[in-house]
Amino acid sequence: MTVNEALDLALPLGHPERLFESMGYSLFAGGKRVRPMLALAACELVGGDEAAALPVACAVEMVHTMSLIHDDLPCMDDDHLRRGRPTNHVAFGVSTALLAGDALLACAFEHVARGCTEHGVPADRALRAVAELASAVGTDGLVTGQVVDLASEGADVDLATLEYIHVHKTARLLEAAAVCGAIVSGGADEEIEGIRRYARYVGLLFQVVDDVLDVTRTSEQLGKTAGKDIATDKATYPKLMGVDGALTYAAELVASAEAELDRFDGTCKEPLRHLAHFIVYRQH
Ligand code: GRG
Repeated sequence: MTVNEALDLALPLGHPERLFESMGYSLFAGGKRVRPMLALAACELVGGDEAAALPVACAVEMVHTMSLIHDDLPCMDDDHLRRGRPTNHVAFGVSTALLAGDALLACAFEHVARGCTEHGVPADRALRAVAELASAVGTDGLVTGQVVDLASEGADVDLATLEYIHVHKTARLLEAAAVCGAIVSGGADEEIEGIRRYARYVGLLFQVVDDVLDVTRTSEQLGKTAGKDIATDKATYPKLMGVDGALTYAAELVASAEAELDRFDGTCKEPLRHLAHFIVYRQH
């Protein structure tokens, strides 16, 4: 609720209306908000002020939403269902969807810069967070993951390549969410790196579970097209290691993530522990 209210304030209706409608259509379509929750839980772990971490929490959701809009475009996955409703380009047309994604990406960085300044986050920390987020979007993150994913279509993909794709396409942004939350909250370097290791495991875990859900749930349950990986003969964890093997791998990743949290004292690590469990047991 906190994140949704903050996102509402971050993206009021503006002009041109159609652009803002298209941005809001996807941003307020009922995503799980896992990435913002990671940012806020990391803030709590290092004893930060939630208000100062909210701008990065909102920004990672804006980046995530733009990546979903672009991922669904006809030139990418050409998908028609997302977050339980027609994809952005089906509702608004390809050019508006493309530009709405671009605008959300720019808004994300503007929001971090303005929000950090407003909440007195030291400039060096704000800049570190901007660099972290940018790196998770570009050649060390989403874009690289997507390029290798597209290039791997129809090829015989091995486990190492699959892992490379998902570390970049999925895990990197979850990692940046947690790391940025800790950076702007004043976390010490060793705390930030511990949170990074935790988030790397959780990021990969997120994708392993996503692949399993694709073969075990329906489109209605997922709010996006189910069974697409099999239909397009895409490499997935269940395809390479079977559903049981993927679930065993997921359990190993949760254990590794929890082991990273065990290095922290006190109860402030509980939200991050619960998030790892939520990611494994989620149904969509
Ligand atoms: C970033 C410039 C730029 C371009 C984007 C299209 C693209 C490049 C990358 C694709 C990234 C992508 C869509 C990865 C999939 C990640 C994933 C598992 C999404 C599902 O996330 P959930 O389950 O979705 O958190 P909700 O709807 O709950 O937010």
